[in-house]
Amino acid sequence: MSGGAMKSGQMTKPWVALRGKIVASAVVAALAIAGGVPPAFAQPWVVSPQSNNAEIISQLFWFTLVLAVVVFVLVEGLLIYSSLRFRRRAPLPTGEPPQIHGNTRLEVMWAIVPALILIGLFAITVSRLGEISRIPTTGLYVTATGQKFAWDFRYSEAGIHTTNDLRIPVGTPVIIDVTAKDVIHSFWVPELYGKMDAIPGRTNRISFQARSEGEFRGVCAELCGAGHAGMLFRVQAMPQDQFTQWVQEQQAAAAPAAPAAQGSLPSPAGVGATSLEALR
Ligand SMILES: [Cu+2]
Repeated sequence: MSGGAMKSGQMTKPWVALRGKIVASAVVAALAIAGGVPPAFAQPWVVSPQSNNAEIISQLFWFTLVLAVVVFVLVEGLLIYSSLRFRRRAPLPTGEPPQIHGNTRLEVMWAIVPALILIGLFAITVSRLGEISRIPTTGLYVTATGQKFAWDFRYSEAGIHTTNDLRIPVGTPVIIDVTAKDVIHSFWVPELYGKMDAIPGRTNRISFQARSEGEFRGVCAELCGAGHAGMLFRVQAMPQDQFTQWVQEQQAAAAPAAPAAQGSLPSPAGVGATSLEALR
C-alpha cells in the first residue's frame, strides 16, 4: 500500500511541471498573436470573402474546419477520458488485464463513419467548386499576365493596360484570363478568388464578382524566382461610374503614345504604376 501511495505521489510532480509548461506556452503564444505579428501577415484572409466565389471558398473552408474540429475533439476527448478513467491505480494489479481481441461492430463502425464523412466532404466540395468554375457569358474581360516579377492587366475592350494595378467595378462579373510570359506564376487575391496557375502558353479562365468596394491585396502564389516575394499587386473594386471614369482617363492618357508593342514589360518599378505607356 505504501509503495502505491509513493508511486502516485511521484506521478503528481511531472504533471504539475507539464501544466506549468502548457500555461507558459499559452501565454507566450497569446503575446505573440497580440503584439508580435508583423504587419505583413496581418492581412485579411480567405475568412473575409468579398466576392461571390470567395464566399463559396470560405464556406467550404469553415465547413471542413468545423468537421475536423468535431472529429478532433471527439477522438482526443475519448483518448483523454480513457487515459484518466482507466489509468493504473493502487492497489497495483498482480496479473495481466483482460485480453481483448477485436470487436467487429466497433471496427466496422470506425471504418464506415470516416468513409461516409470523407465521401460527403468530397461530394460537397466537387459540387461547390463546379459553381466557382462556371464562367458567366457577359462581363468585364481582363487578361492577367504574370512575368518576373510583375503582373500586366490588359483590358481588351477598352484597349488599356496596367501594371500591378487591377481595377474592377463592383457588382459586375469580371472574367480574367490568367497566363504568363516566362515561368509559372500563380494569381491569388484571397478575398476575391482562390489561387490560379499562370502558365506560359496556356490560358486559365476564372471569374468572380466583387460585392463591395475596397482595395484588396494580390500576390504571386508560385515561387518563380528571386523577386517572387515582391510580385504583389492590388485590386481596387469601385462603383461602376468611377470605374468608367477611370477607364476614360486611362484611354486619354494612352492616346498620344504609340500602340502597345509586343515587347516585354518594363521592370516593375512601382506597385501601382497604372499604365505601361506612361512608363515608356
Ligand atoms: Cu511569380
